[in-house]
Amino acid sequence: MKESIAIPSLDSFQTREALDGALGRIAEFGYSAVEPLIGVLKDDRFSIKAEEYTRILDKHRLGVSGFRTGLIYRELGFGFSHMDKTKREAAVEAVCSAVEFTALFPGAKILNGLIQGPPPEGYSMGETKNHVRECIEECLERAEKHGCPFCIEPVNRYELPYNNTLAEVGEMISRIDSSALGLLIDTFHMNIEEADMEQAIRRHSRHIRAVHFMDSNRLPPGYGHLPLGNIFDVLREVGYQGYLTIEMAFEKTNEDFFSWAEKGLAGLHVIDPGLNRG
Ligand code: LER
Ligand code: MN
Repeated sequence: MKESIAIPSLDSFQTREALDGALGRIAEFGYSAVEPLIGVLKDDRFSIKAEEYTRILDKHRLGVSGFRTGLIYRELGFGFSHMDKTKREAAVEAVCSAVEFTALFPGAKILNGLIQGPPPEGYSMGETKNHVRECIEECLERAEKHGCPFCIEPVNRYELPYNNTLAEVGEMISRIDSSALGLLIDTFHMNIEEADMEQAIRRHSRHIRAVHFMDSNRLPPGYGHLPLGNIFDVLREVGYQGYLTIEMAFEKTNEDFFSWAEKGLAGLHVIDPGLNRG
């Protein structure tokens, strides 16, 4: 397993120098990869942009563990659940563009949680889940074509009132049956939704492709009360070999991002000092 850290969209840095500086600090701390947000891509010169970003990432020997589509949801103001078919198609198109962009970064996955969207007023959970599943299936055609792993993240009930557990999303994944589709698990959300986190990981391990590894209070490992050492052991036991991403989606940590980034990595290394070495 290797360490990654969630960062804002690469496009959100005012200058290339600002991005270079930020990635330099992250690399100096010892992270192996970053996990940026991705918004609605405004032009289709993906390869030029990807090459530019790759040059800066390579300079710092940083990979990209994935791109997180939560920003697409925020920018559009709706997701896969919208009652209007043209809006759902727009969300699918935005995610498909992000899939094509992601495919230009070796090993990167496209990571989807909030883009699923809330149930519209008057719509049942079943109808909502059908719309969401149809949209995911459409995105998967593009993901399969471009060889881009496509993950769904079970998110806690306060952020989305369905698809909250590994079992619920795992069932959808099994029904869809696409080689590109997998689970992104997030220990913060799991702590709220799972009856037994370790058992859930064991049960659904075949689908797990990405991990957000945060403590009970969404601070880095060691700053809350989750038994993350035990959870790490279970991930190793089931053969998980991907990234553990520190995702600081929390005001307290965003204010002082770099110092929490450094503490986050130290927290991971308390759990396993040899993490980055395989
Ligand atoms: C995204 O990975 C996530 O965990 C959501 O809670 C969005 O904030
Ligand atoms: Mn997450």
